[in-house]
Amino acid sequence: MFKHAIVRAPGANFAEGLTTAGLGAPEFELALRQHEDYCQALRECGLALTTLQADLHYPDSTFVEDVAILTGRAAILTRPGALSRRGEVAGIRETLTQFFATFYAITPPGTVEGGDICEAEGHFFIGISQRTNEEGARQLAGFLSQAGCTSTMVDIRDIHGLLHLKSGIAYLGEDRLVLINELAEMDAFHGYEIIPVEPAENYAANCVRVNDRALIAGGFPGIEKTIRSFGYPVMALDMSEFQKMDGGLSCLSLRF
Ligand code: CIR
Repeated sequence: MFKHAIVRAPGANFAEGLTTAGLGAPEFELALRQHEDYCQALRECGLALTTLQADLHYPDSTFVEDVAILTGRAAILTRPGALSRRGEVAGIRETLTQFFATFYAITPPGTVEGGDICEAEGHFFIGISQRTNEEGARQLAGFLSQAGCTSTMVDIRDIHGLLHLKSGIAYLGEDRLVLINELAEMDAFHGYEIIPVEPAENYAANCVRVNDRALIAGGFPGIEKTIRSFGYPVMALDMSEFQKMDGGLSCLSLRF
């Protein structure tokens, strides 16, 4: 069960963040409303929210998931592969000290972004991507082991258009993984029940199980129907302005 989430509102210069989506510039007011709806959905799932102020120094800092990995025992501060995002880590540390006593930190030359890390009940899939390098993955695996967790590395560098591992995977619980086709073929996920995603709906693979609900991006009826068919109550949230900035639903919060 998750009890808390940390979120950070997008700033007025949100559109200056990194993006490859080619979907046009996000509309700030709409992004704010979508963010508020997202926060409200987390509250409805029973979470107490810590809401950080927008940070105009870092236009991508609303994507808080990328700067820390949380386990039951420890917080691991990342070192983003994106240079423009490296300074975001300091901005989350103080907040996390209210909740975690044990900290680890990825150090140079390692890089890790939280979007590359997918937890499945104490087991962590670590994506090696354009943002998370092998050295970062190795450091992270060591910290996770010290925190009593296991991990597997998944190389996604050859999967075109996949920014982070979690852009294509979600763990729903009950040994079930939502997976885009390119990941579904990989040995790393053998033994899990796979919930496939139609390629046209790949964006919605980044969904999140929060307590008894599944939060998914709105506008993707195929995956919504499939997830409902497994018995999960679904909350569909409009994510259009975050999609324009390559951001998925999971990356807007740190849940613990
Ligand atoms: C970036 O490129 O870093 C941001 N514009 C989007 C990060 C999205 N994070 C995530 O999916 N975990």
